Amino acid sequence: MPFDPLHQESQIQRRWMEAQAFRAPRASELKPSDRTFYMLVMLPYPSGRIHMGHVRNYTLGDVVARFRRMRGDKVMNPLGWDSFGMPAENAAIKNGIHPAIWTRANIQEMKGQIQKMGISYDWDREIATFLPEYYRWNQWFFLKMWERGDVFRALRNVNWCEALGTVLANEQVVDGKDERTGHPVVQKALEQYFFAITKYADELLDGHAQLDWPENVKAMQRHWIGKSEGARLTFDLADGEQVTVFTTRLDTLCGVTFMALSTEHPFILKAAESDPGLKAFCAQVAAMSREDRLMSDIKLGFRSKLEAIHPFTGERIPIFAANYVLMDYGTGAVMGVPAHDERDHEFAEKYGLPIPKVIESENPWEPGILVNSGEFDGLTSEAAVDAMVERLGGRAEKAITFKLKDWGLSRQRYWGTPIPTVHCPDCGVVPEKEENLPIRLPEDVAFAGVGASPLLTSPTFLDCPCPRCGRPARRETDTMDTFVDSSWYWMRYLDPRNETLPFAKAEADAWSPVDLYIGGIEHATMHLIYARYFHKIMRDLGLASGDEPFKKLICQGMVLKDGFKMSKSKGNIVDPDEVIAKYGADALRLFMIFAAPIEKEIDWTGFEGIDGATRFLRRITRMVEEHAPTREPLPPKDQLTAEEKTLLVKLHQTLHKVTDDLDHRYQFNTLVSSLMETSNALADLPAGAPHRGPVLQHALEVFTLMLSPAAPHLAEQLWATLGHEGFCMHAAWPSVDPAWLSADEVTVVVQVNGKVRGRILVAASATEDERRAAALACPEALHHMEGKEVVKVVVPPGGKLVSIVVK
Ligand code: ANZ
Ligand code: ZN
Repeated sequence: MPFDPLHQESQIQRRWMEAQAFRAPRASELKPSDRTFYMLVMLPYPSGRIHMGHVRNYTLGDVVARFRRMRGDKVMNPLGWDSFGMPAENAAIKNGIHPAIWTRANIQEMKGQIQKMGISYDWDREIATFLPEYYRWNQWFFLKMWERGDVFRALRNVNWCEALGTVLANEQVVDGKDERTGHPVVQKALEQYFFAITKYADELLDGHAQLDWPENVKAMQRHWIGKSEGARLTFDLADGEQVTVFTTRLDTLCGVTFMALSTEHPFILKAAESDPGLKAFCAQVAAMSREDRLMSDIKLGFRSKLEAIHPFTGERIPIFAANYVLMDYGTGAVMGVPAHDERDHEFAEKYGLPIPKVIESENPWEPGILVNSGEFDGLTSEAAVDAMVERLGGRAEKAITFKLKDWGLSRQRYWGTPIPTVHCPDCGVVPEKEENLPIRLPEDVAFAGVGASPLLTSPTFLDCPCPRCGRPARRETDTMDTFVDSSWYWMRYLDPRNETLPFAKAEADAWSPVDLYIGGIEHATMHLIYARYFHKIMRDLGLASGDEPFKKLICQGMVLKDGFKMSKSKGNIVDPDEVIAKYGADALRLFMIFAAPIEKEIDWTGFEGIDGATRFLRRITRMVEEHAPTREPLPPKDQLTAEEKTLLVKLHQTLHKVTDDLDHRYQFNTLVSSLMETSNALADLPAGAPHRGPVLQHALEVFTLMLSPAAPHLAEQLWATLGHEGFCMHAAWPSVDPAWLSADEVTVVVQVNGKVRGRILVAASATEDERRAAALACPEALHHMEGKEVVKVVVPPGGKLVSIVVK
């Protein structure tokens, strides 16, 4: 059959489907001797259509899954849909389509596209997070975590739009206004639910040691978790109260000239009641988003009427409210040391505060030796911290603070998992009973035009009995952050229809941890931290074993066009469907694998790359078509000619390298270049080679098997042409024959006056002189040297060539 992907690929896909060729076994079907491999890609959001980023991610994952199957592993390779979230709800508001309808349609569309790629997913394990069968387990986890004390309620600032009476997501707020209506947005504290992820902060840091993850991802997580070692110190205030600060530089205590408190600090809030200036300042800061505050170069402050007392000198220290002090870090209060902290320096200059130096060091911002610090003069910063803690008695203690915050999971949105609690006038906030799960999203909600969460518009949802006392109560209308959905989804694939548990332990133990996880670097912190956290929760609930969910992580590079990320807003999207419709999936897959190493970006410069891949696939198809299949065995080595041996040596060396690249190094682009080299070696085999039939049969079989993970459709076709029954994807990966690996003989090309005239075989260990002598005896070369005088014989470094110059 000729190369005709548009016709062949869908047929082969149908055959795979009918034969359930991608099915992963259940735990009970596995034998103790079976090796398993769990290949996971980050599950897509069903936004409408797949893009090249998806194609790259899924193709690379599929190469690994297919390779592992051929290596004899039992492979888990699933896909699902991260299908709650804002875009569906926005589409509902804009177009009046229910989010479920929008989501279903998108899933169907994208699934069709992915299936056309020939990705070997076990679709029987497909999940969609917006379905009650899935999200009921989010609710179940919530209840279990509530029981364990891993859920709590607390005040947390939200973007609040008074005019709309609603909470807005960060992306909806631009310049302190609602992006759509322009109504002002302020920070307002609401009672919300939190997962106590900070309990696991240390373990999340320490766990990195056992992970084969990119260093930069670990570094980003370390930074996000932000462990900071320092001390807590309590100052007396002039009015008799006390304020505690967190500092990493207790050694600078004698340089404190002011104290800065967050505008949300309780003492500031209280002081603002009788201080209109302070109150106005706090309101001004409240209008800034957290991001703006962190990014702001401008340090703003307002001097309150409060004063602190320096614990050593008894001096009065002014207390400011300041925009750069965050309430949710440390204690929300800072001791200001202008000579040794950059932010404090800027602040002190602006507000005319003294800047006394108390540390002698090369750089004012670094530790050194204490000066102007009385009895502590001469101590190193490190020693001074200990001495001061000692001297301050109960006022100071060493302390550790994390940047990591407890995970606020409340969203005042419709399209998410309903939080399974109830507000009872008598009992307060009560968790739902497990047997009442799932708490389903109601259908009778209004989207368009309402400011408030749509759930507030559904009476069938709101009214419910209290799970504790049975009296009329009101259901919680907050839904969960959609990051909850993706924090354990890979476990649900293992047991997707389980109705009594999120998944059975036996299934988890059979497959977990994930052997390889591929996804975008943009998930380095949130998703990959939340997922690790949930794994530890699942472990502590006795559901899963091991401490970490993903053994190895690879972050694939982006697909760019003309140097930019492909995106709707840039209008530079190349639609994978269009490419497949024109070239077929194999060509696109090959391009995605070949274009660059997995971590690097790919620049989509046009269709040349795909054209190249197509030419290559067509050429090898022709080669296989022209070969007459044979069952004749490969003759022993010593009977083969130099050219035949050369081909087999090249073939097995390539196989060895490719196997190693895929097995251990996850280098995929070399797979394609190796295939190309092999195809050239195949073409070099002379038409009249005496053992051409069996040599080519062997070489083409190995070649086709190596091709199979990358271009699986064509590999099936070629496999059949070579006389095989059954799927190529289920055939065993070829084993390297060591006899061919250690090329005890190597081919040397003989040139006469710059033209290739012959090839000779010499011992791999042959010296330069031996190579020269052998070349001069090469019959084809001799033919061109007849009657001429040898002027020069050159053996360039490497010894693969002998160049003879005659006159
Ligand atoms: C006095 C001092 C002197 C400080 C000095 C630093 C240098 P990291 O390393 O990021 O943990 N800080 C404490 N709580 C804060 C908050 N809620 N908002 C803003 N800044 C806060 O930083 C810890 C340091 O950041 C603390 O140590 C404190 O300033 C400030 F020469 O205290 B330091
Ligand atoms: Zn009650």
